[in-house]
Amino acid sequence: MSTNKYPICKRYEGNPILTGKDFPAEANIKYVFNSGIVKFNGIYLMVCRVENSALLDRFWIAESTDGFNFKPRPKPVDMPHDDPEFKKYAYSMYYDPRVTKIEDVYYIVHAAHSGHTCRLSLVKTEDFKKFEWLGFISEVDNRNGVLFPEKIKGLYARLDRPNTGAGNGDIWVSYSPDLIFWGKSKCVFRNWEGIRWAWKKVGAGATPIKTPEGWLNIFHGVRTQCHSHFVYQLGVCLLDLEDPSKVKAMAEDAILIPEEQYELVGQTPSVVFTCGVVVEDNGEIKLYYGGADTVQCVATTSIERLIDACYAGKAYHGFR
Ligand code: BMA
Repeated sequence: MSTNKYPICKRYEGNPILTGKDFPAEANIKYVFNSGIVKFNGIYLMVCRVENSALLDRFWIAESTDGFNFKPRPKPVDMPHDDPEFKKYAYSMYYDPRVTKIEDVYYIVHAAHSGHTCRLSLVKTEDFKKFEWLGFISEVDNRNGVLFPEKIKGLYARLDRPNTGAGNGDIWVSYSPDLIFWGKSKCVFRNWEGIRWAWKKVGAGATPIKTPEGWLNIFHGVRTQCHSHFVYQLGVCLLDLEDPSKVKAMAEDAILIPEEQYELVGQTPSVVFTCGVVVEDNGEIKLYYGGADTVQCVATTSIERLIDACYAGKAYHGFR
């Protein structure tokens, strides 16, 4: 029996915080969801995933001074689509941006179509005005990539989610000397290994949060209902600081479950999906998430609450 304090995450009463209607009418944006986020010079910058009526996915930055009320910039991000590789394959669809600041540079890892299946792609910016495409950084059939905010044992590190056949997928960690070439890959946990509610697949979500107890990893877990309908929920675990392939503790319960109308009904029913958080100086966390692949939402929680949730699951998981 879990001893978690409820609710672990509290939905913002003004949800959804962004919908397609908040963007300039001529852009015909229908959906905004699964956006990345960062605090830049005191301003919350959301790297929104938007989709228009032709189902083209774009990134579009929205700004906020309080983390709840966002105003989109007049135009979408000018992605570096002159690159022949990017233009040939990814330009028609790139999505799920996760932003990580490493030594004053902001890196966006995102999923991109590649002419085969989806793979990871990397973009960098220092000012959120000019963006540079650094290349595809994984083999095909990989998504949900997110960089750690600092090197681990001298190497850049990332979590990702290669598909492992039959649409299943587990969370892996990999390392790189230069952010382009990746190796030393190791499985962190498998979809069936961690939690009852995610037997189909798991995937890294927000940028890992460094705490004295370990890296807090907020991830999504997927199960199927009636063999067909996917349900996406959010969970949390603590990874070892020096070796993030080791799970130290994991919450037994999902920390966010699709329950509200804007999470249950939309393009894809029953989905809450995160690509980013902002951690405030007092340990409070704003957890940004997409509702039903349709609207952008936010919930609040805290480092303390998430760590409590992880340790409350410890008895259940029997972690060493
Ligand atoms: C995943 C990703 C997400 C999406 C989710 C639910 O595979 O494509 O962008 O939110 O499916 O449809």
